[in-house]
Amino acid sequence: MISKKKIEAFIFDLDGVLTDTAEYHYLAWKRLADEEGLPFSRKDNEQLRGVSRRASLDLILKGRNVSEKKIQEMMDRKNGYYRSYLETVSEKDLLSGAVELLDRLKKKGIRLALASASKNAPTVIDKLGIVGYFEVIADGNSVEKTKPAPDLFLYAAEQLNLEPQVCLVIEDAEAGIAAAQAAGMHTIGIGPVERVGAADFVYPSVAEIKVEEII
Ligand code: B16
Ligand code: MG
Repeated sequence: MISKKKIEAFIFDLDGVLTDTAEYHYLAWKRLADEEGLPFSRKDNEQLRGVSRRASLDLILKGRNVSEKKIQEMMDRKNGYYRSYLETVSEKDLLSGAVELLDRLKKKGIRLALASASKNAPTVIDKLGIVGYFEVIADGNSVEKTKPAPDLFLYAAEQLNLEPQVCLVIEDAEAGIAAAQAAGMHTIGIGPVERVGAADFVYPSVAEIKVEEII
């Protein structure tokens, strides 16, 4: 049951909500997959939304028998490619309406946290110029168990010193909505209902979120 307590904090996912680094993740995985002779398409890439680096590689490997050493090497190689694509990221890569939403929430006294599965999240938000908005930054290094486990969102709430029931998560991934609900938080899903329809509120994009409708 959804709690009637006032929402005190918004917890933002990064990729797919504030920016779209999914294309860079795709290009980096594609380069690795081509080098390794592994089939990998844009459609396959959709399954990796919000999923950790390790879980993404497992999905690409589809049960192939690969040593732990080789897995680590492949993850490092993909991350090197991804980071080279990140070099050109700047404020121009913020999704439409993202900064306006952060500003509006700040003015309303809502506390803000970031909770991204990405170990590169601090670099990305620095390049986007939005570090100053967040009181708490939870990333792929903050917890062991990644989305759809609730751990990352619970960690963010704990750092804010707030109960989960007064937190609202904005996510673009099915695994992210599941994680936030498992944490006992309110949810906004960004994207098609087929993907994020389980959320309390669904909007096609961040620019269309109506804050007054929610808090
Ligand atoms: P990294 P999010 C996620 O970011 C991406 O959506 C997902 O595609 C990526 O595999 C994951 O971060 C890990 O990223 O390799 O940089 O640690 O949506 O949780 O902000
Ligand atoms: Mg995401």
